[in-house]
Amino acid sequence: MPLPSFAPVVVEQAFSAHQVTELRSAMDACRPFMSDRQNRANSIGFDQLRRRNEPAPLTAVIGAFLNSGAHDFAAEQFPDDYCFLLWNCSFRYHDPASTKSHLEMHFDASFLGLGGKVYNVWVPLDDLGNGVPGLTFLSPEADPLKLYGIWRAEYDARIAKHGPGAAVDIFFDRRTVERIYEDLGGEAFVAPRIKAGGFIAFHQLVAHSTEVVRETPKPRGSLEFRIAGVRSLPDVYSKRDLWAAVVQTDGVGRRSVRIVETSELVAEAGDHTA
Ligand SMILES: O=C(O)CCC(=O)C(=O)O
Repeated sequence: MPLPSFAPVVVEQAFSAHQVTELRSAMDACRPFMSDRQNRANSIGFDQLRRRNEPAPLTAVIGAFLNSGAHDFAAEQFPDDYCFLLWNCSFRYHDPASTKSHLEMHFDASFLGLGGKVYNVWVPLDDLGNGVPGLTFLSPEADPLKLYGIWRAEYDARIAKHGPGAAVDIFFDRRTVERIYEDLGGEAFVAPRIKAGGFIAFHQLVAHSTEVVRETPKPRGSLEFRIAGVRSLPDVYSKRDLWAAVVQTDGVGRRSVRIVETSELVAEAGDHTA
């Protein structure tokens, strides 16, 4: 995929106050399912909810997305229709008191692959700042290609070993990233402050991490909606058969989703190009 801009897109007030309440209720309904997951005890994926036959929180948050400014952003990015990548959409309750909760700097391409562009539309359910951690990105002064180049060499080596369609874990701790950008004298990072109702969107080649705050840290709820074009899936979804929710619009403009296996989308895309 050609490298699009590495800057995250920040949009305020994309969800109404009523929708934020709906998103928070859905998060509350999911919290009990997170606690019995050992490695990722602070999150639960949409696909896990689907498999547990707990569709209500999913239906609520996808419904809110489809009727919000986040949908307008998605439709602009993917004019030929888009889908939610259910294995990689999640509810997250970041509790800074838990060592497992912090995510070091990474590229979502490690577990989504290259191929078609994916946007992570990241929606905080609490106002960021005053101890509530958001996400950290490279600052506009930092050359993103430096970190990308290091990641890409490691990624290509792992994919050569594990095969295309593999999902790999590659993280960079803060010290390592600071060393890579030592010429910036500690100014390598930014953490956009937005309020609940806004979102930050970034594609799979934009490095990011959980923010570390200076104040006493507070917990934060957030949602990760990972979306892709139905005819341009990332490698992990086109080479494996995973579940996606395809957005459709009826004759009077109402939006809903159709749950499909990605092999169906790959076959349809093949039919269009045949
Ligand atoms: O919410 C967080 O703290 C981390 C989220 C993240 O890294 C992601 O959405 O890829």
